[in-house]
Amino acid sequence: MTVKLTLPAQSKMLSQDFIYGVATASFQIEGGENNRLPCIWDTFCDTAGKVADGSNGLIACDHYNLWQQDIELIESLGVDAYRLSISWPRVITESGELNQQGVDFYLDILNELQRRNIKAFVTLYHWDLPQHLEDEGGWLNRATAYKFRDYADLISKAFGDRVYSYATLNEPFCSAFLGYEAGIHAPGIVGKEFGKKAAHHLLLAHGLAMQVLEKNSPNSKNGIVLNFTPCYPESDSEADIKASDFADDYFNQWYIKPLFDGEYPEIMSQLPAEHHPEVLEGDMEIITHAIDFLGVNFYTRSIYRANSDEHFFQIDAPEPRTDIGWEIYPKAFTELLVSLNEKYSLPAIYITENGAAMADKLVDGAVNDIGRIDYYQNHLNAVNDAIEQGVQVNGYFAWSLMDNFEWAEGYLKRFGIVHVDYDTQVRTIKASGLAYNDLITNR
Ligand code: IFM
Repeated sequence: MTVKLTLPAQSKMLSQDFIYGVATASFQIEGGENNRLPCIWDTFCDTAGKVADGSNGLIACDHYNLWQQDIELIESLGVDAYRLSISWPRVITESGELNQQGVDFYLDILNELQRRNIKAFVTLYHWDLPQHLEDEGGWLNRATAYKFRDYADLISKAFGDRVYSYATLNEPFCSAFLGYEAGIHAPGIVGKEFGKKAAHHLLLAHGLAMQVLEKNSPNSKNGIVLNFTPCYPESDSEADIKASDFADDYFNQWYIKPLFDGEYPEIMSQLPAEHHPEVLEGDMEIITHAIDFLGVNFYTRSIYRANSDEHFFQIDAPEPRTDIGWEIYPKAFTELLVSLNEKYSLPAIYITENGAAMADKLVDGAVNDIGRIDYYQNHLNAVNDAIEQGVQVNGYFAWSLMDNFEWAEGYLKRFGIVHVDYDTQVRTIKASGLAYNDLITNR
C-alpha cells in the first residue's frame, strides 16, 4: 500500500508535456434541471427500480450553482486539464437552436478555465440525450446522428477557440449496449436486435461531428472516447479462448475497428441478420474520418468461458475488487494499450478515465482512501509500462474529480478524489486527491 503516487525518475509521465487532468460529466454533477430540457436519464431515474437508491440527477453535486468553487478546487489539485461534458439538452432548444442561457453557463466555465490556464477537454455527448429525441427513436433513429452533427456545429461555433480538445462521444458501447440492448442504462431498451443498430448511429454521429469540428475548430484536438474492458479466457482451452475473443469483438473491437478499418468485426457474420445495423453506402467513409486522438477509458477486465447456448459466458469477477464489484487487474491496462497499438494505426492516446469506486469514510474531516491511492499507483505504472513498450500516451485523467451520480448505482458508489457530502454539498479533498496533486506538482 502506498500513500504517495510515484513514477520511475525517467518516466515520460513525469515530463511537463504529459497532461494530467480530472474528469466529470454533465448529468453526473450539474443538477440545475430547471434550466434545461429533460433528458433520457431524467426519465430513467423516474422509472421505479432502475436506479439502485431511487435517486436522480436533479441536484447531483449542484455544480450548476457551485461551478466557480469547483474550478478553484480543480486548480488547487494542480492539474493541467479538466475534462467536462456538455449537456445537449441544456444548450439546444427543442426546435434545434442554441439556448443562450445554457451556452453562457459553459462559456463562463470555459473562460474561467482559460483564465486559470487549465486546458478544457470537452465531451459533446456523455449520455444525456434530449428526451424529445428519444421520443423519436433516439439512437435507433438514424436522424439522431444528424441532429448530433447540428448540435456539434452550433456549439463548436459558439465556443470559438476556448476548447483544447473535443471528444464527440463518451463510451458509445455504454450508450448502445447498456442503453439499447441490456437496458440497464437509459433509455432502458432491451433486445439483442437493438444494440448494434444504436451503435452504428452513434458512430455515424461521431463521424458527422468530426466533419464539423474539423471545420469550426481546426486547432483543437478532436477525437472520441472509447471504454475498453479487455476480455480474458478462463482457461487455455481453445473453446474458452474462442469465447473470450468473441466477447472482445462484441464489446470492445466493435467500437474501434470501424473507426480505423472502416468495417465491423468479422463476428457480424455469426450474428442473426436482424441484429445487424443498417450500414448505408458512404457511412464507413464518414466513420473513418481521421481523429487527432483516441480517448481510452479503463477500469477492469472480464473473464469468459465457452458456453453451448451463447457465444460466451462471463464468470464472476475474482478478487480483489473495487466497491462496485470490478476486479482490480492493472496488467490488463498495459496489455490493452499495447494490443490496440499493434492492431490499429493509432493517433496519440489520452487516458480519459481511470479510477476506482471505494467505500470511503469521512472521518474527522478527512478521507483516508488508501485503497484508491493503491489503485491509482498500479494503474499509473501500467500506463507507464505501455509507454515503455512504444505506446504514445499523452495524458491521464482521473475519474472522477468528485463523487457524483453513478448512473444505475445512484449516489451509492463514490469514484471521486474529492468527497462530496450530498446534504451540505461540502467538498473535501481525499488522500488520493492530495497524492495526485503531489505527483503532478512535483514533476
Ligand atoms: O461514471 C462513469 C462515467 O460516466 C463513464 N465511465 C465509467 C464511469 C464509472 O462507471
